[in-house]
Amino acid sequence: MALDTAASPHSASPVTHELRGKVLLVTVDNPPVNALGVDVRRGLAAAIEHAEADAAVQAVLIVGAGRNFIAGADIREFGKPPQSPALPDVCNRIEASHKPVIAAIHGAALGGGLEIALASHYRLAVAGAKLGLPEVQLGLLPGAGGTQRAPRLIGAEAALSLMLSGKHIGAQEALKLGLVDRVGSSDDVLAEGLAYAQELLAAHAPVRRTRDAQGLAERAAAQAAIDAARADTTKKSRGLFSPLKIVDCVQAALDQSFEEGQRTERKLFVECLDSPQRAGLVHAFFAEREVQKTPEAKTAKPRAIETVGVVGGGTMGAGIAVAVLDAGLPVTMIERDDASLARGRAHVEKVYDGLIAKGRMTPEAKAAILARLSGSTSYDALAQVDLVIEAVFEEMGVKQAVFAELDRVCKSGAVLATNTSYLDIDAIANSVKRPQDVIGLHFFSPANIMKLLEVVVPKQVSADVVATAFELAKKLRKVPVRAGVCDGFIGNRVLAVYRTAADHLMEDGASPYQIDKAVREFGYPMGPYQVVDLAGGDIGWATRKRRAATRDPKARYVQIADRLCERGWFGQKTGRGFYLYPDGARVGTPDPEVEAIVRTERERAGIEPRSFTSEQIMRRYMAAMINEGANVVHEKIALRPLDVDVTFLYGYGFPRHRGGPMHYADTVGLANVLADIREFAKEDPLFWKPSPLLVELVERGANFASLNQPL
Ligand code: 3H9
Repeated sequence: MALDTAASPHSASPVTHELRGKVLLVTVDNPPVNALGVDVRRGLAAAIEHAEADAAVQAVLIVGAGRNFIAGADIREFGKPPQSPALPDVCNRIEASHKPVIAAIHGAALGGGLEIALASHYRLAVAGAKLGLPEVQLGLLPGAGGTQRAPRLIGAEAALSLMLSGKHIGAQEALKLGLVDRVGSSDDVLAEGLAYAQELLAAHAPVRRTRDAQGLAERAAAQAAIDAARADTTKKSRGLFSPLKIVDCVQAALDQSFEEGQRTERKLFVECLDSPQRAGLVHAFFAEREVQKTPEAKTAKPRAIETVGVVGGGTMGAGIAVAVLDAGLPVTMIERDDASLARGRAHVEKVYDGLIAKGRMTPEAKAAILARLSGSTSYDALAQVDLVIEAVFEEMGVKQAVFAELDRVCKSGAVLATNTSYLDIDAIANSVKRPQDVIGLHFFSPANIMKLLEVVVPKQVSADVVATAFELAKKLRKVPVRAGVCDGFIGNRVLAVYRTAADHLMEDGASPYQIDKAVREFGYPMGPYQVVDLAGGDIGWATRKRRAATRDPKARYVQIADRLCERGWFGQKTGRGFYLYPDGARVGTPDPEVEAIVRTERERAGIEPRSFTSEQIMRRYMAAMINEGANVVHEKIALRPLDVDVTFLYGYGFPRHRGGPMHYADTVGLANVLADIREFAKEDPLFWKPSPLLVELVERGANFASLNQPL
């Protein structure tokens, strides 16, 4: 097979080779992660050609330079015109080699990287290696022979599990599965690889092609695994395109010749590549990394955080304490009295007891973690901590009183953070003598689980405090998004608007159940009224009552939720809310009495109900979300549209394959979104005011993506 191996002009190849005894050592050096861009593909193919042609070479060893073997195809090339050689051809070229090819793996061997290893004849991994076929997380399937070689090598069940979950596995597990032949005894991948190659040569080990492996020989077992995976995937994949295609490919591996199977894989890979889901998921992948690069994180050095204080042991405070404890840091919890402190500690313990009950933690591990949790009813216990996170009652006076105490006791340079969801953090900062140290760290409930952390940046905060917050997020394994100060910051501000749009739809004729269904069909795990029932209707009710005085009297106000709350129907915890939860059920059933209340409210408001399709519901729901998202960018509350996207992906259940609301808006076309908003505005111009940014972008023929430039 002749492959295009010409290196790009003017560039040194990222793949070098040198003879080490009888072994051609081929090194892939393409920072940051040795992705398989066109020059790497050319370099690998050229190295194999060289090995075949050079009589001095008896075996080939492929290694990666830096921290990884190869992290996969170059994701940035997707959607661009393909350049040869294609990765499947490079893999086939490696496999066809007449001289043994050995892959020595350290760090990531993911996607196309693992496919290179699968096409090699022998595989070794060292401790710390991460092997996987995570293409599904990008809306793809392993497209360089992975769907055909992996089942042949390790059997259909294990291969399907790897490809459908996208999980990374370690060296030992890979050995157990038969994905690698050996685990090195040291972590010196080069020495281990060379020693293995020499051993194989000494033993006259033959070329051994994965395409000929017998992992599918037990046909009935393989078919049963495929059928089970298909049934499970159909149930769970919630509108995702690529998982079932992966199953189809494995079926092809069972039914077809290797060449035919590869053709099937190629066809289905291209379908995935062309799908909008792939574009959405790749956008999410890069956006998640881009949000970390704030101006402050780039320029300022974070302060050291060795110890953390948490004020408040309620649900939020305890969840935050768990998140910090899980990151390996000690926590001092402050509560107003011993009983509250005991409750806070009990909240923390409950999380770990849950893990023990599920067999995911030992009592000893829990004891070791809790040894890092101390508590006090005196703020003086916070005198030496590096960072304090306040999570007390959501009221300015209460917060300011806490900050006055922190100002009094905390050492100079301590970071003082508030977990407020919407209060004016500038006002909190201005109430202390060190506003430069005050920042918002808005966690989402449950704080030890939810990935999003809004880092809310008040006017006077110093850059190193912002950098510290981003560093802390990394330690806590959260995805931080930089937000400016306003009512609700990015997430809750936008949420308030699309929730209102949903309420309008409900009063205008859609039932809450129909709205939830439409939202779920769009890809959310739950609809907005299910979320209300889960979180507790009383929370939103309290906020609405608080805001009643400042609400624009001309703005439309839907009272349905208030009617439910007045009856004490707060959702799951009271057994009924928008739904009924008989006998502690966790999934609600529609409630005819709620529907009657909705009807009465429509009559009271003088509204003649209309019917809405799911599509009409989602157009309004999304238009409201996108429009407020645009306002948030316009007012520089969010740095870029992608920051809004990440907020909704990680904090609000937005379906990842749609990339986030702003990416989604681009796929719909901003002109279409604006046209919808103008149409809706004919009924309610106060609510449907087009965002100036949306109008400007449409006038310029631009999209949100054009604003997603690196900072
Ligand atoms: C595939 O292989 C398809 C094939 O089956 C078929 C083809 C025909 N490409 O995450 P990090 C960048 S699909 C381009 O912060 P870490 C990343 O954007 C692929 N760029 O580091 C970042 O750039 P920047 C299957 C990539 O140490 C920088 O590298 N493979 C790629 O926390 C550092 O990344 C995957 O899905 C890439 N493939 O984690 C693996 N990967 O500095 C995806 C990373 O400008 N990658 N970058 O922000 C990962 O899971 C993690 O990056 C990894 C390192 C675990 C490797």
